[in-house]
Amino acid sequence: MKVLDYILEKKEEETLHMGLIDPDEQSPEKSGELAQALEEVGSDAVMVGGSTGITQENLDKTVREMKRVTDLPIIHFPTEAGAISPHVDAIYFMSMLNSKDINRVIGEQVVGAPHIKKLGIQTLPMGYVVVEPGMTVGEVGKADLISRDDAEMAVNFGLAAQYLGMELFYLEAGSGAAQPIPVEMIKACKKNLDMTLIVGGGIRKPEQAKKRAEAGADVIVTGTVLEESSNIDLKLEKLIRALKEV
Ligand code: 1GP
Repeated sequence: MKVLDYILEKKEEETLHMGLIDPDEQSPEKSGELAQALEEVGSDAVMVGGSTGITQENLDKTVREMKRVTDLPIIHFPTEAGAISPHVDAIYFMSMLNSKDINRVIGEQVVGAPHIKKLGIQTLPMGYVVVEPGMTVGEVGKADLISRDDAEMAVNFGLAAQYLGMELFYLEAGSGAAQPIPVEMIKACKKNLDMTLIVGGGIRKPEQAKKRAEAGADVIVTGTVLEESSNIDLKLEKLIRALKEV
C-alpha cells in the first residue's frame, strides 16, 4: 500500500501518532526494539532520522532491523541527502520553507532526487516550518523562526506549500522544546489549509497531545519521550490513547 494513502485514509478515522527514532542515538538493535515498542502501544508509523551526519551504513542497518521486527510503515525523515536507504517504505520529500539556507529549501532535494528515483522510493511531499523555540533544528537549519503568536504567518507558509502541491505540512517546535506548537496556531492552520497537518516538538504529556489533536493536528510526532522513557510502554501508551480519544 502507498504510505500516503495509508496516512490519508487513517486520518479520516483518528489522529495518527508517529514515533521519531534517531539512528545515531542507539544501536540498530535498540532502535529496532523501540520500533517494536511503538507498534505494541498503538503507534501508526515510525519516522527514522532527525540528526545530521547519519551514515548510509547506520541508516541501512537500522531500517533493516526495524523492518525485521515491526510491520509499521518506516518513513525516512531526512536532514540532508547524504544517506538514503532503499529499505524504507517512504521518504518525506521535504523543504524547510522558512530556512535562510537555500540548501535546506531546495539544494539537498536536488542532490537526493536522482537517488530516490533510482531506488524507487515512495515520496511524501511535505512543507516543513520551524516555529519558536526551534531548538537544534532551527539553528542548524538556519530557520527564520515563526513567532509562537504569529499563527497567520504559519497559515501563509502552509498556503504557499499547498499551492506548490505539497500534501503534508509539518509544524515543528524543535525536538525537546519546552513548549510545543501553540494550539491556536494549529486551529488556524486547520481552518485555512487543505493539507495533512503534522505537529511535533516538545510533546511529552497525554494532555498536550490530546489538545493538539482536538485543535486539528492529523499526526502527532513524538521523539524525546520515546528515547528518554524508561517505561516506554506505559508513558507512550497513555499519550497515544489520549490522542486517539479525540
Ligand atoms: C522533532 O518534532 C519532533 O522533529 C519530535 O520532537 O523530540 O520533542 O518529541 P520531540
